[in-house]
Amino acid sequence: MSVRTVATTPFSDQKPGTSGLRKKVPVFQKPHYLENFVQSIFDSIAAPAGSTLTVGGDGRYYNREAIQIILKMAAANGFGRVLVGLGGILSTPAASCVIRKYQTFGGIVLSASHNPGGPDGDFGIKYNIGNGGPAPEKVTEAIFARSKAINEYRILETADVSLDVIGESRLGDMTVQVIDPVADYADLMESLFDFSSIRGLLAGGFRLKFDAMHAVTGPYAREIIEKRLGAPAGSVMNSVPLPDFGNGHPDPNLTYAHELVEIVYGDHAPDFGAASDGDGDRNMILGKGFFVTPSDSLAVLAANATLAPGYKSGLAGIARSMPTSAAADRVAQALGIPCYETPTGWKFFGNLMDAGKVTLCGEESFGTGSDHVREKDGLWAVLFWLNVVAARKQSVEAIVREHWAKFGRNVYSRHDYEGIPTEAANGVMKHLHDSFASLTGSQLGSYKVLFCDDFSYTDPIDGSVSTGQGVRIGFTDGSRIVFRLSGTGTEGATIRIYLEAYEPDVGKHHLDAQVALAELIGIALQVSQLRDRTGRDAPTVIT
Ligand code: G16
Repeated sequence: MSVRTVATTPFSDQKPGTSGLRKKVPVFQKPHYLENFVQSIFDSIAAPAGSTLTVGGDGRYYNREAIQIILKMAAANGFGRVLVGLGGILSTPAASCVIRKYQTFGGIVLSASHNPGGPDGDFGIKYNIGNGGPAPEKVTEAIFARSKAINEYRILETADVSLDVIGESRLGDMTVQVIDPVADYADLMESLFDFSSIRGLLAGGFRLKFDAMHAVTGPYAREIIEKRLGAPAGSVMNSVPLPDFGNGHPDPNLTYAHELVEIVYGDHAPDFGAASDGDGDRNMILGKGFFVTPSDSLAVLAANATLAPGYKSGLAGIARSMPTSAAADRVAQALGIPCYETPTGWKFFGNLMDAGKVTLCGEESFGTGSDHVREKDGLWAVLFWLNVVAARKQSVEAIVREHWAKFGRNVYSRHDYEGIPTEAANGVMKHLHDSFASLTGSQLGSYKVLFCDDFSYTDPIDGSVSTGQGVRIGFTDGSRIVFRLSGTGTEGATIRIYLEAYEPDVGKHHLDAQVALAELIGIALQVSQLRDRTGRDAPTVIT
């Protein structure tokens, strides 16, 4: 068994996006492509010799092959031990849990999240630091800089190691420890929520359906929801993880989780529906025939947090990404705690949580979480909701409607235009920038523009500045339109339009969001010239 040093040349496209490096599988399969990026990580993080690393992924196509390469490279780069999930599996929140619980130096998480998988699908890799969270920008920038200069990588010449039996084996001087990917995470959930009252709820006939979408949360949900909480077998659907997610698109929203949506909106619907994504960090919450927007979900959980044992002493603060609605801000104000507005990307919450400034965080992109780990956490959100429902003995819809009656409703929707040629998408954004001066103060239908800007963020903990985080058009009544280019797609560009209007009038809370936001949607299309510039006349996905 010897360490081989392989000469290589840089790839120019290894800049991590919103959440790590995501590309098509065939790109990652190109000779040296994955190896270059992994070596760039190892060169940038400078882990002391003998350090421990956590490695796991969402089980998508190329997961196993990539893990073998990473293990051999970790051994050749002086790591002393790697904790790897059985079968190479670790959901993103479980990876964060393992990094924190065993205090590993960091972790490598293999996932392209909600993006489709399979031989022609997407693959991804990201580095998480010792707090269990995604590497902050200064680390991802260092990795990118290294990837542009790399000229060699180190790898152990040896046979593959078995990942299918729990226990330890050796790879050169390094120990590979295959761990149960579910147990540590399930124990953590049990420490946060009132499992006995959720068990009582389910035993009393409350019916739920959780759609694992043939992705990583299947084994986690079966263990927690069916085994520990006693929900009947079959409550977890599509529970077997498949490398291509059964040809599906493991994105828990009304478009892609349509199988669940049909059940929850159909005859004999269960009382509660939920879904998670490819790597288990996103969530969608549904009541009987009722959809909870992720922004509302964060606000409702914040308002009811003390009902869950893990949060009974209250919240230090809340953080949300800029495009997420201000529903949580209203709760924070009522609770007398701070609410932080960060750029899109879970990595921006890490510093705030480490400093004890926030307990709950959330994003409109179906992400909710807390300081129990440093990733958003799909099943955690589902369990939190079940805990709240069990404690309040009300339906999901009743809880949300009461919340709106008390705080007002931040009517919200996101329109995505996917697969746009990059030049056209950049043209839309440039046109918006060029319009800032003329738009400010103008009257657009019944809305008056208060301000236009490109969001920038100064991290209150380390002072780092992130600019160009999304164009905001704010109106005098508090309504908002935000335009952003996605940082997670792998084909062309995706323009996201985020629309928000505040509605205090209970008499209008029943309105469908698309109806209530119709005028703002028209204004967004008009000011961006999106139709003319892209040739698109409808969004690809509406959430
Ligand atoms: C990632 C990030 C999230 C972000 C989302 C969408 O989620 O972790 O913070 O909100 O992408 O990003 P974008 O709008 O740039 O596509 P995930 O679940 O894909 O890891």
